[in-house]
Amino acid sequence: MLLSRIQQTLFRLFPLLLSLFVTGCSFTGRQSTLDPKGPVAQMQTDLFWITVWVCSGIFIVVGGILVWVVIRFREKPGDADKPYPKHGHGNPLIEIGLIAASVLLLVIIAVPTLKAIWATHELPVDEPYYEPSKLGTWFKGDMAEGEEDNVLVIDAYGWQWWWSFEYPQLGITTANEFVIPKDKVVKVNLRSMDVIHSFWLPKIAGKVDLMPGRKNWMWIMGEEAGHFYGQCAEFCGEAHAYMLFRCDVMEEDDFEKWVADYQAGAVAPSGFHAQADKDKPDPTARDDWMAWSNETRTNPEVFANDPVSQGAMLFMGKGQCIVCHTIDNSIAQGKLGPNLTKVANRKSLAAGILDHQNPDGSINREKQYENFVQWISHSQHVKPGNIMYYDNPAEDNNAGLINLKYAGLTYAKLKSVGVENSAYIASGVDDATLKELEANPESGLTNFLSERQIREVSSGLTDDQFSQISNWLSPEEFAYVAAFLQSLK
Ligand code: HEC
Ligand SMILES: [Cu+2]
Repeated sequence: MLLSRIQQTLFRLFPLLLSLFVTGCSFTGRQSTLDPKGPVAQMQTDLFWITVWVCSGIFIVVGGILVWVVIRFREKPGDADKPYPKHGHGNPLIEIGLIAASVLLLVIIAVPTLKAIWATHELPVDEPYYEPSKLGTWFKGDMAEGEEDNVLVIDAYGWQWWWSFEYPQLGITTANEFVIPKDKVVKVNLRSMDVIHSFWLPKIAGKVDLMPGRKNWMWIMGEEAGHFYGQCAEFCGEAHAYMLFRCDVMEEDDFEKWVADYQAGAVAPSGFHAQADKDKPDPTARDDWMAWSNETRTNPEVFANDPVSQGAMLFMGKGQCIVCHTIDNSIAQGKLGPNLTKVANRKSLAAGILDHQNPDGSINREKQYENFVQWISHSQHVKPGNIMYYDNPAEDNNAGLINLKYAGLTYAKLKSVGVENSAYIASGVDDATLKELEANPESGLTNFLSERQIREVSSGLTDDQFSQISNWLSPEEFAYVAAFLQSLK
């Protein structure tokens, strides 16, 4: 009874389920494995189809025989009175035939599978596309010495929850978007900085894991220029689903330009130039940055009307961004977050979560500006769990930008924005501590309260209130920082 009702419901829902299924399967979607654009993905797709065809054949033969038997030998009127027909067991011809057919089918699947496993596990030295992939044969720019005979190497590091990509031969470090030349074999070393991640660029190559303490690697090759979408494919914690990445496959010339531009590094804010001195007549980009730093320290008023310089000063100072971020040539050399040297050239932010591409693939600068502001002022909402603003109410271990909110809080400052004693009592602060606070209203709260208590006492404050009484940046300051980030191109 119940069973038949379930059957009926399923039957009625069938067209709906089918349409959902079919619309979900796009053969050319952004992350479709059925639309390969490189030899590795091609091999893997071929394997998939071989398996599908072999299994479909088995399905049709077995299913066909089953249907035929059911129809041919179904009970006909009057059959009930007849004795059972004789059972046939163990026809040797059929049994040997079935074993032979199974073995044959397995061999049909196994041969290309093993070939593909070997092919993906070894740099394709014998293949026609290996020779022309050696750096020395095509790359005209600066590369590390003795690398001419090697293919391009990229060290990909997985972090919770973003990617960094280093090009050791070219001296480049970027993040979340990696760039490869078209039609060249590229060796990707896969390393994890924390837990297991998995590198997956569906149109270019299948997944390989990044394991702590283990040196995995893969080779890839893109055969069509374009912007491709990838994804961490191994559950790695809170923001795993937000750990995307991008790959630009570029024509050789464009790749060389990209490398040269990246190797030149970041230009000091607003084109600031160091004066040449007699011992060292040609200032480098690094000299420009150092001169800019000295100048902003000694004559800050000169930069008052320059949002980019204002933003850079906040980046290097009050905002503490340099604790975690590197900008090549500058004093910012933090290593805990993505390298921001050319961050304004990226089409997305925060491992692909905020996108600012025009439909034609170019960068929409207005949208990018909005995304910068959104990310740096509200990253905890954009990407819950991220390590740049790590807010864990269950434990006493905040990290990153959230501490700007708590930096320099005092009893008097909290009072000035309306935090009463009742808030302290509600957070479990005892009378004696409260008396001490009242006696030392200008003294830092961290001297008296735990991280959790400070969080709770100030939990009702808005971002604006924080910016008045602590180091949290004001909307204007965030806008300056965004202007600076946007100049990094
Ligand atoms: C505690 C270390 C830390 C501090 C301090 C920090 N960041 Fe970050 N930042 C990160 C991490 C980690 C990420 C990667 C987040 C993710 O995608 O999960 C990140 C990502 C970013 C990105 C996106 C980069 C990209 O290509 O996707 C930008 C831009 C950025 N931070 C700017 C800033 C600015 C501006 C400040 C200062 C106001 C700052 N960060 C302070 C750690 C930090
Ligand atoms: Cu991951």
